[in-house]
Amino acid sequence: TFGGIVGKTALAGLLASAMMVSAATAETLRLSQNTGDTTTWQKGAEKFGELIADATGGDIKVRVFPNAQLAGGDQMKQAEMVGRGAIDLVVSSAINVTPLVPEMAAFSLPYLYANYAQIDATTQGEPGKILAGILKEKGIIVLAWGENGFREVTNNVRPIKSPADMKGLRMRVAGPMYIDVMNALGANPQQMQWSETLTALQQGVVDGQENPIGAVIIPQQVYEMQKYLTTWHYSYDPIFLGISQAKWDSFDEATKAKFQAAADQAMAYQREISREATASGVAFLREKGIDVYEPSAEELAAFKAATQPAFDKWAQKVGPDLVSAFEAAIATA
Ligand code: X2X
Repeated sequence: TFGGIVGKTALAGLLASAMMVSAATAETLRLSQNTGDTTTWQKGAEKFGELIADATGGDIKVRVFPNAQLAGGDQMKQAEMVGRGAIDLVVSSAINVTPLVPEMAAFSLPYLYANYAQIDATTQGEPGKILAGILKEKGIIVLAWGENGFREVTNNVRPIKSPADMKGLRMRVAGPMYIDVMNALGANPQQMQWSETLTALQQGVVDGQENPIGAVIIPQQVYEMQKYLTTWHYSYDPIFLGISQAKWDSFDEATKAKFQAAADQAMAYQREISREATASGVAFLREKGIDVYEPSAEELAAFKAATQPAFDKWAQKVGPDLVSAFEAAIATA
């Protein structure tokens, strides 16, 4: 019996330490993002994973899944899945979250921003906090904001210099607000998953699309499928790194601090590489044979005027108070 007791104690001890080891080593979190594996979204997500692995001594790992794979390819579904804890982490952009949180469209209202300083005053200021608060009600903790960027239009039919040039173009868009903006411009918009868009462009199912130069157009080689690009800066799209509330609540304070620091650093890096790739992007695209048109201030004003009905409709949807909060932050920049 003495041997039996020792045996039991030893066994219990072994089991306990095995459980501790597995608790400490088995944690691999899944991060979903909805662009391809060459984009700055992916690079920002991978950087976050490296920083987390370092900060936790390898106890927590992050595995990044591109093309919204974890949501069956449905880019708009990721946020809802994170909200209910089916996915741990997400890197996604404002427009993708609008089915769950319509207020996210505030960032992307047509011609809201004129420059990066104004953007940073909102994502890193009060509006970013307000939106993070609304996402929290849906079970998503926003750890940090990154950048998709100013969305520029590309197509295969003609150079876009004025709203009239958009007439009748079959445009792929990501979400509901852009349907209204494209309709205001007289185009023929169609909502489509990003992961299906390159094939659709190649096969001529649509004539064009709109996306940021540095974060998406260049890394995903959209220039291989399109002839014309206009830097009309019609809408800005932020991204964010978020974690499910359920996962967040399971962390102790020290782990939360590590996640916050890693997210801040990873999204700062992601913004930087997106802006760098955008700054050198027009020259790069011209080398690749794209016909790039850079509208004058007057021409931009004409696009802005034409998209005003969509601005007004969505300003109403997101709420005039929220729009005022954005405008107040922008005025400080
Ligand atoms: O689908 C798009 O166009 C993309 C990749 O920019 C977004 O996720 C909004």
